[in-house]
Amino acid sequence: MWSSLFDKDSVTKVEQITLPQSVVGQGPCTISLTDRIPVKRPTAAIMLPTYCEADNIVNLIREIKQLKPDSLIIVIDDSSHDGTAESAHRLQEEYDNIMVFTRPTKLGLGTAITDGFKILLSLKNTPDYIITMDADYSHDPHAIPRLLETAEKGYDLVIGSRYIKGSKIIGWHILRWLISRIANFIASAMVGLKIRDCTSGFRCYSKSYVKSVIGTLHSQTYEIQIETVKQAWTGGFKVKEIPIKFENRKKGKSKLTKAEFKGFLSYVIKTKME
Ligand SMILES: Nc1nc2c(ncn2[C@@H]2O[C@H](COP(=O)(O)OP(=O)(O)O)[C@@H](O)[C@H]2O)c(=O)[nH]1
Ligand SMILES: [Mg+2]
Repeated sequence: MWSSLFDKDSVTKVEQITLPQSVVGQGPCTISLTDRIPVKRPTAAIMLPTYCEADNIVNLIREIKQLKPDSLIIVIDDSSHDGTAESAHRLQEEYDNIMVFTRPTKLGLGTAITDGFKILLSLKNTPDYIITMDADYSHDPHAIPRLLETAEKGYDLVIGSRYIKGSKIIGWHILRWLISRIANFIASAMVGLKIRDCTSGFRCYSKSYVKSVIGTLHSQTYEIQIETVKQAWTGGFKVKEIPIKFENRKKGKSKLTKAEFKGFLSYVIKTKME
């Protein structure tokens, strides 16, 4: 029974949520949703995977709620020891439609995003669009309306791109820029994608796309970004890049570890050999 894995006190008015398989057996998870649930279905969900983002999460959620008050925010936190989830919980007292899902330990960005998709799909009123973004202010929330407007024109995957005309990168060390360019070069050359920025995490997905691929996503960490682009590209879904301004995080540290980068490379090599 999924309910036995949740902290019952923090479960409020969620009629049915299917617990993602990736966290079953890993330990207790908690999920909570503001009890002020609007009758109308939110137009978009904004997913924030977090690991130790206490310095950023509160202001970021406030800004998003100012820009899109009707959005559903879902925070997928991996038991950050800096109180990220607790800060998000406190905002539930102020704002409608904030979900906080706490996983037992750091399980990787890829499974955080797929777990978030699964939770959103299991809601009665799944929003038509799901935006994913980093919770470190690298992704400017002011670009959310542009991502949504583009998706509403019929695109199933809209990528906030750092590498097309009109994009801008601020504050990245040349080495970080080089790693990103090489990762994208390898991805487009080996996986065969005609997309300039396959690794950007600032995106808008249509519900129908997510529904159709959710059973096929296996990424543990950062390779999720490439896997989702690949599935969209090969599955004939409409993909569009729009320019964004990307700014290096000012607070907190990057969570990308060497092991995760290796995982990314082995995914690309494996995909090439398939
Ligand atoms: N839940 C969860 N979030 C993660 C994990 N790894 C990274 N993140 C979050 O994913 C986003 C991108 O990570 P970040 O460290 O900024 O990566 P970078 O921008 O590539 O350096 C941030 O919001 C992180 O807090 C993870 O293992 N679990
Ligand atoms: Mg970042």
